[in-house]
Amino acid sequence: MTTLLRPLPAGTALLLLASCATQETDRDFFIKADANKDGRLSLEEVNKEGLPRLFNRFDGNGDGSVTLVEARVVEPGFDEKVFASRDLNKDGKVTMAENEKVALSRGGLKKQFAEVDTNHDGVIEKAEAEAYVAKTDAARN
Ligand SMILES: [Ca+2]
Ligand SMILES: [Ca+2]
Ligand SMILES: [Ca+2]
Repeated sequence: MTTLLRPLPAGTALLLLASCATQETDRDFFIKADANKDGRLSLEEVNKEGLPRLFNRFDGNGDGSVTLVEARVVEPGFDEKVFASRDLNKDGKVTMAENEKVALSRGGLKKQFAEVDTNHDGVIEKAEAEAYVAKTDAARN
């Protein structure tokens, strides 16, 4: 499933970043992430909306930081080294800022973005998002 602290497995839906993977929340992600409302998503917009959403899924107690224990609640066996690589100040907690800094230095959600950007022009058009939603729905059924 989707993970916060390391690259998502290939095939993971970008738009499944919404906590509940229904068509409605996928559309909701597109609308929310489209900060400048031009009907297209840049990688920057996807990272800005997507990274905090992923982070919040791991932050079980909602205190703004993720401990290794919290990470393992979501993903049992979560790799300690991967966790440590995100914990920049080594205080045993990964804050949203730490996570974003490390994630963005690795391109953030670019893999997931590329999967949806089927014509590879660097923007996700609404039609591409819709096609992706339809495809993942078909794969589920
Ligand atoms: Ca927490
Ligand atoms: Ca830290
Ligand atoms: Ca495109």
